[in-house]
Amino acid sequence: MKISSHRRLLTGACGMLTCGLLMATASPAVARAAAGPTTASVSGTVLKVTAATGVQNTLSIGGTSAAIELIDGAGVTAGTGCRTVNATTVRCSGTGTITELAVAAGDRDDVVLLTAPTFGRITGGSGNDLLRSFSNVSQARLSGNDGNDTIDGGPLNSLFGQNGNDVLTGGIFLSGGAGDDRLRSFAGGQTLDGGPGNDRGDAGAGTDDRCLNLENTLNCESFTPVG
Ligand SMILES: [Ca+2]
Ligand SMILES: [Ca+2]
Repeated sequence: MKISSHRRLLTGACGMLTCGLLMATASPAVARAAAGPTTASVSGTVLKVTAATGVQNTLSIGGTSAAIELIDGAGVTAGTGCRTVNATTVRCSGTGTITELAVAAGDRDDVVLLTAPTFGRITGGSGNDLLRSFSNVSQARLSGNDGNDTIDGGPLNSLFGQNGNDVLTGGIFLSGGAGDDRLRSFAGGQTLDGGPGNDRGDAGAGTDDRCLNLENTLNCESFTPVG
């Protein structure tokens, strides 16, 4: 949007002969003004996805382990092992099966949606992030980092709120970290650890739920009070 509006302004301000030179001179400055696309590349069997600094990202990671499809509304650049589908989509397969995703959404308030059936380490970075995993087969680790994050995990996911007042739902291991957090799980066998702060935990249905460091609890079969 910014680039096209800059170009319209430049086109109106210059003559036919000077316009091309002016556009060529101005383009790098325009490119620097835009904060840059996310990069995606495969090293071995690991797909690394890294957002640029200063960008609010909306990342969706889907497809299969043989071909991960990555969409970011902020734009994506295809590195090694990936190919461009369009300006906001790349498809990555490396040299075969991808076994791990390393996704860093960076600063700002980001949204990351994971549906790929692949183990992943997803980090929200600073900002108030929404991390959501719909994968039933991936033991993904979703970390909010700083900020007030909302993390929704699949049944086998581990959720780490870290600093800030975080809301964690689902998953098999839930860690609020510092701040006043709300943790909620569903079937049995989960561990809920509120960490420092004034935390609430609801272990939901099922048995053998373990709760730690929570000031308010519901449905915990095993409870270790605040230490
Ligand atoms: Ca970001
Ligand atoms: Ca965050």
